[in-house]
Amino acid sequence: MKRVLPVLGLVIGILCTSGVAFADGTWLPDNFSTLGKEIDHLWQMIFWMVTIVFFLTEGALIYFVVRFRERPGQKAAYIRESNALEVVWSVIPALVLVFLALYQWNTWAEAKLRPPESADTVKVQILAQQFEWNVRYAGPDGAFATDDDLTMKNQLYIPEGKPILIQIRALDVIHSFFLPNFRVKQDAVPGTTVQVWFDANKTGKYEIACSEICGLGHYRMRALLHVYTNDEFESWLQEKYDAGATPADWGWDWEEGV
Ligand SMILES: [Cu+2]
Repeated sequence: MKRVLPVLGLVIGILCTSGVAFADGTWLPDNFSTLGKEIDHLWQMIFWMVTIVFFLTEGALIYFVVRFRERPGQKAAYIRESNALEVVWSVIPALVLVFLALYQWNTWAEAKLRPPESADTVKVQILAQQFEWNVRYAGPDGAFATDDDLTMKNQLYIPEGKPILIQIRALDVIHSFFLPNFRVKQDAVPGTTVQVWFDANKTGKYEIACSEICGLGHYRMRALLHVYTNDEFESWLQEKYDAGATPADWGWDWEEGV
């Protein structure tokens, strides 16, 4: 026992320290989206709830293991079930889950159910395939799948401060569109179009990662998100328009999905 306690203490100490670091957001990637703040808040709140429950239950476990360990001359007691106890430890977690479901509802709705509808929304289509991201912008006509479209690979350009609406599909297998700095993660699924939306409040270059093991080349399915100021984005888009359309040659029809 004397040898075990220091080790236990050390393990618990490390867990506590890393817990605080986690909850503090130290180990999270920087967040640059409006909704990301709310998502981080939920994450931290749930983290603390889980941490407290973890220490309470593990503490109780360690206490009982030590307190009721085998000792000479002591017989094991036979204890029948306790209905009251069963009710208590079922009802409390149920109440906590109901609270979380209600508390997070608005954030969930903002992230998943209410796509931006304002006129300045920037729309992009992304077709994920092994092992790259095909990005498509509507041309000057504002419509997708026409001859004036712009397409590119593994590069996504967006303006700062405007709502960005991305339609995602997959050509072959399930991929996952992941923007760690904007708290966006969405599976790209063959046969269906899924929308994600976010905004960026800081210019710069950020990672787009595939967070679904999608084949041998999964590790290199990485792209860049460029967040420009509004003016930079407008002139970038104009430059692309001037350079000429690059309609998709994916050999695949977005609308038909074949
Ligand atoms: Cu992938």
